[in-house]
Amino acid sequence: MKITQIEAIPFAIPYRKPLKFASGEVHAAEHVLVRVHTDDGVVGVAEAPPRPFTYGETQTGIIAVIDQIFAPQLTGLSLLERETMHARMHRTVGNPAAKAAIDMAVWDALGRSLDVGVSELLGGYTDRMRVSHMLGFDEPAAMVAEAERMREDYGITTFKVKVGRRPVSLDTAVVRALREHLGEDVELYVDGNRGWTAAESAKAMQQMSDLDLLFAEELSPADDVLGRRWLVSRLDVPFIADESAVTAADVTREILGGSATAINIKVARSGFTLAQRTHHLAEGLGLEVVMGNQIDGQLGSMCTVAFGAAFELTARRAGELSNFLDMSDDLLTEPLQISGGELAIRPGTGLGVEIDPDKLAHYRQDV
Ligand code: MUC
Ligand code: MG
Repeated sequence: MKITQIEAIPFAIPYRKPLKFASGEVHAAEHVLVRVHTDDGVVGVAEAPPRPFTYGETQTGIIAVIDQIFAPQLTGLSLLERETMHARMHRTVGNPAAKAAIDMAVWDALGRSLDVGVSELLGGYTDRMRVSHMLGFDEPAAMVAEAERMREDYGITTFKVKVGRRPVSLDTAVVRALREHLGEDVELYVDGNRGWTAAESAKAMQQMSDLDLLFAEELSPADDVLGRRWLVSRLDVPFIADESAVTAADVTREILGGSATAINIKVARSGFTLAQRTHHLAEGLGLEVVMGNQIDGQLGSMCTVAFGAAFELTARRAGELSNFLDMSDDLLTEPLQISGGELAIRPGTGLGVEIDPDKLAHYRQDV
């Protein structure tokens, strides 16, 4: 079970329709496939989505940090030495998606080596999660039509609505239209990606106070410390820290400082090893948790559901697991299927997914 090689392979798969939100937009999944090889011939896989507007990473930077720093630090370690791997990678600041993809590929390789599923290895609470679909910026009618299609085709009844545009009425009109067209039974929450000031956020939440929102996420920047505390203290829904709470230390700081009351766990930026830490912290603090999406492909979405299904707290709320549906293609041999509003983990060992060699050959950018 010793690591012999770590590969970082760039690939690009276009989106059928770009996803737009307050901090950026994504037109193609220009991700990095990470493969961890062991001396037993086992190969674990995961994907790193670069999000320069959130964490500062780029596709080229992820490959460079893996090839130049992390691969030499980890080669020769056993798959069981995950805390040692974490400590070594932790010497390099930042680079959350690069570290996370290595960590998850290691867990996949471990599951395959032990002949057990990663989700069972992590906790094994259930085998599926309800799905929440993220709606990017568009006209109200188009966003309503997308939500209706998601409900009709996949049974999805939870929607995270991207907000943070100016004037705030652009977004509050969308949320109102969604509630009016979809009815009382759908769950709606909003994510501002730091696009509004605290005052604009308060005004928007006031305009939407009759719309029965489940959560508000990262509406204004956490660095506006007093404004954010003021905003969170006057809301009557949980306020989710997403990009402001990447590590367990960030979660502690944001929650104890009154800048958030719930958290988003994204394995794309924490891997499974650090996500365990934030999960346990959230449980101890009694926080709501949503399993978030970093605009992941199918491999990344499988990683999210594998972790989310492993614990009662993370499986309680719908997880953001569906944005791969907007991609024109993917790398897996068997596409993920959402039905009845749920996504299930895959039976089998590791993450239970395989990379299609022909698809990888077609979409990889390094040959
Ligand atoms: C989200 O929840 O904010 C947008 C940027 C990113 O890194 O993740 C997405 C979704
Ligand atoms: Mg968010």
